[in-house]
Amino acid sequence: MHRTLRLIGAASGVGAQDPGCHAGPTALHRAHAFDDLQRRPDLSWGETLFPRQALGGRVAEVADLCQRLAEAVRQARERGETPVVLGGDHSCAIGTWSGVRAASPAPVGLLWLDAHLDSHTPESTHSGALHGMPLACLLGQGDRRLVTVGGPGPKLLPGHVALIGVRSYEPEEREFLDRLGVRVFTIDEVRQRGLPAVFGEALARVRQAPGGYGVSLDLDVFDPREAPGVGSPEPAGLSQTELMPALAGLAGDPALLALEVMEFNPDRDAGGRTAALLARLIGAVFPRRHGA
Ligand code: Z70
Ligand code: MN
Ligand code: MN
Ligand code: MN
Repeated sequence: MHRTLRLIGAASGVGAQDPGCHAGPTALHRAHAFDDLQRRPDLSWGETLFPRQALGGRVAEVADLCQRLAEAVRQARERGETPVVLGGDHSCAIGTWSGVRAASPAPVGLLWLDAHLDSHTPESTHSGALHGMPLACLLGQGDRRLVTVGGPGPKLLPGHVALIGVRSYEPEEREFLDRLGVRVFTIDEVRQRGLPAVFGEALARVRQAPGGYGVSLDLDVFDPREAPGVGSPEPAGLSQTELMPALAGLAGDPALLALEVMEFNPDRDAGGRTAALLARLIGAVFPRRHGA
């Protein structure tokens, strides 16, 4: 199938306790690992969105950035492009998927690949970090300024959401997702059943959404030995050998609406390994068509 890829940077660090991810998109734009990608005729680098400070606090800053991101993503979708959002801390997912939803006539699904659940509310959070809350916001729970990004109402329905690779969370966010009926595939379940089985089941679930689906990939889903350049490294993650073939299986799926790859922290990316992994990942999900 024909795709035009639109890279959009979301340079947020304010949603995390360690703000290092703010430099992610700019570093990727310059990285040699991205040279080949940026020469593809079917891909263009659109804008990189930066937080505006002095808006009256972190929530206001994240809401403002997500609002602008949602608009950029919505416009790309309406032009028929496939947005590829590069972060930045994961709070920006609120913008990406609100924008995808705004451009879709029907509910959309979301596959969330992450070591974490990112499903706290302001009442349940232990850390106060906003990148620990975006999935709850997209499901309609959280600070009103974040929940209403891109318009009122929940942007996702629980039955259309699945998480894979989870290995670090607090009990309140797990209870929240279990209560809603969101399917969580922990790393333990991946180890018991193998990634192909789990990935297939998760994909079948998100593909039930009538409007298509997206993939939100937090780079900390990978093992930090392979992807050290992330905001919050968590041991015992997925290997590229496991996840890349599963992601390559999405290539050519017309129901795939957008991809985001979040939590890239160049300060921790010794040897540029995570940037190189990220470039390979985009190439696996969206291979260049022969002769294109
Ligand atoms: C923890 C919190 C988180 C990413 C850390 C961690 C959340 N549950 N997400 N790194 N990407 O602070 O709420
Ligand atoms: Mn910095
Ligand atoms: Mn994470
Ligand atoms: Mn995350």
